[in-house]
Amino acid sequence: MALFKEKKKGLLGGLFSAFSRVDEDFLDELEERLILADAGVETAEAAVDALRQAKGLKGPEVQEKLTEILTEEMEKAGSPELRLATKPAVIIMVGVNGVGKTTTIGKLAKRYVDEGKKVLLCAADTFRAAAAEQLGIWADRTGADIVRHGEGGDPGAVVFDACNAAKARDADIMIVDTAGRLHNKQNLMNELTKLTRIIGRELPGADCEILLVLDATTGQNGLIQAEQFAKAAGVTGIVLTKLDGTAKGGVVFSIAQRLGVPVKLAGVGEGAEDLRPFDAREFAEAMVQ
Ligand SMILES: Nc1nc2c(ncn2[C@@H]2O[C@H](COP(=O)(O)OP(=O)(O)OP(=O)(O)O)[C@@H](O)[C@H]2O)c(=O)[nH]1
Ligand SMILES: [Mg+2]
Repeated sequence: MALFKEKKKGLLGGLFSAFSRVDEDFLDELEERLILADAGVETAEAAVDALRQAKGLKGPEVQEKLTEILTEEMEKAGSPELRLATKPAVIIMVGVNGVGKTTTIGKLAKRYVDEGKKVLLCAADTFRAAAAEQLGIWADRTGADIVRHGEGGDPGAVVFDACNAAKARDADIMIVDTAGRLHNKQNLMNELTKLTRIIGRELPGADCEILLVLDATTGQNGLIQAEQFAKAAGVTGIVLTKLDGTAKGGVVFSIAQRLGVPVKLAGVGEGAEDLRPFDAREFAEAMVQ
């Protein structure tokens, strides 16, 4: 364990020099490291069991096998593609406070405007002071349109107006910013249910991606958040942010396994370009090393 922390290496870092072969002690240490990386007990056990069954593996083979197991675990949760085929299509960004919802919206706006699409931002975070301004800055910077009301207004009313503006202005994609909220605040979670219902009613048949934004450093608490948001808003994908600052993010294995929700996007910085499609294999490789 100390090895892992000190050297800041991947899951296998230093293991082959510490253990002469892949035996039970090796597997015990690996299981502990997986748990420490927030992969969750179930994933850790499953991965170690699979390695135990593939007897007689040596260094690079163990590395390849472990990468494969973790990649498969994530791919089981579904495709990382965003499904946005209708016009308009909708993306709703949800999550606890400060995880990177608004920033991710800015990055997506840039991507779609650059592709020549008409993007409409909806400032349904009417709670935090200056939230609409922050979104307005991204709209100006990227050339996206925005629908906003005054501070303290009803988020449902903003979403309603934005749906109608999206139709009237022939938008390709509407992206909805919501206020950060704790997953255990029931009234705020109910509000999310209401927002998705309004969109379903005003834009029937529109493809709608409900993206839960998780800070990669959050650890196992991310799983609890994901469960609550999935219940309230029917999350269709995860955005894992702040991956530039951490080698963690292992919690996505637990989420994939428990909820079957795939990670779709990865945030790797604060700038408009710092968003990547999520690549399960690349992520697993980086964790394993
Ligand atoms: N390093 C890094 N910082 C990020 C990333 N995404 C967002 N941030 C930063 O995280 C902070 C919070 O980002 P916001 O987009 O305002 O987060 P939010 O979820 O909208 O916050 P609330 O609306 O207050 O709930 C800002 O300083 C962002 O620049 C990322 O991928 N990497
Ligand atoms: Mg925000």
